[in-house]
Amino acid sequence: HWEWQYIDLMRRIWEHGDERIDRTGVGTRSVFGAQIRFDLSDGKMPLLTTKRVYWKTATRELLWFLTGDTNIRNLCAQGVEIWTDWPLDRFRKAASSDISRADFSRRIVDDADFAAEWGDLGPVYGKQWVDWPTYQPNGDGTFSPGPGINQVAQVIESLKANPGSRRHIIEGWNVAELDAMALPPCHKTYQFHVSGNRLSGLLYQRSCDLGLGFAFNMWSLALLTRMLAQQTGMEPGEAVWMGGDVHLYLNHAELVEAQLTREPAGAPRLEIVRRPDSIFDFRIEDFSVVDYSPQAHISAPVAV
Ligand code: DHF
Ligand code: TMP
Repeated sequence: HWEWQYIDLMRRIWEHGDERIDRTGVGTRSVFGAQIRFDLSDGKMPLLTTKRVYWKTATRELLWFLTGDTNIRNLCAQGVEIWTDWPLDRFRKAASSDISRADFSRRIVDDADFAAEWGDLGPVYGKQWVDWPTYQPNGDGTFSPGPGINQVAQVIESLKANPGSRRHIIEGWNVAELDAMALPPCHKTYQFHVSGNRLSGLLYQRSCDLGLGFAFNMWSLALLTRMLAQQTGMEPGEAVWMGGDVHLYLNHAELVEAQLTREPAGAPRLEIVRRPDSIFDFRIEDFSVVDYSPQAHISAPVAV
């Protein structure tokens, strides 16, 4: 079962990882450099079975990236709170407030001006994916903003026009804008590859929270590859995940110890029930997961 790659990596990090204090102050054990591969044929998806993963939440996040949006308001309005903690932290510090996450999220949804001021994450994934900024010389040594680059649309064009290319890349790491982002991109580089009629996707993730973020990142890599394959008339090939600093937070002991006793089982599949005219027109209703009977969800705190 493919998921042993994940469980084995988790065990290796927990037992032999290098322990240190990280940016968040929580502390991690980590290894540097890891790979996990998954065969996407027959609709199969790399959805963890050793704990329930909220794949609809991860899917809503990916659809939100594809709109170019970087404000959490549209996520909160759908009940998706995975990005709320960062704007919340900023607001609490700036306003010396002890507002609860639920109240903050409600205010983001109810009050557009408040959301505009406090709900934006800066130029993160969505912005870089579909509207990477450009600059045009004015001729006098100054520059004006040029039209943004839609990397996702460009990859679709390059997959169709030049499938054998080694340049099918979507990049999140915009060096000039890192300082303006709530978090610099973790899932920073996607590359796609065509072999015969099969489209494979590879993700390079510079930093991976193996207990929490990975389940979402692996799902989204596979989902994006499936969406691109559908839009370009190809069959899904493989999903290849590569991690840089892959870590377990020390406050995830309960999750890790429970998950390490569990055994992967089953092969969940994703059905995409509609083929929209463009990759930007998918809706959550277009996705349906079958044959997914995971073990119980395990919650764990997210280090901010
Ligand atoms: N910071 C850290 N420390 N780890 C992360 O994984 C992380 N991920 C981010 C932003 N910053 C991060 C964005 N992605 C959850 C999942 C993904 C995610 C952020 C949070 C999460 O809390 N997942 C829980 C609950 C999911 C839900 O409420 O629907 C889980 O059990 O999967
Ligand atoms: P860092 O910027 O100091 O590396 O912290 C980011 C943390 O968030 C790190 O634990 C990795 C984790 N993370 C993921 O694992 N996946 C994600 O998609 C995101 C946004 C973050």
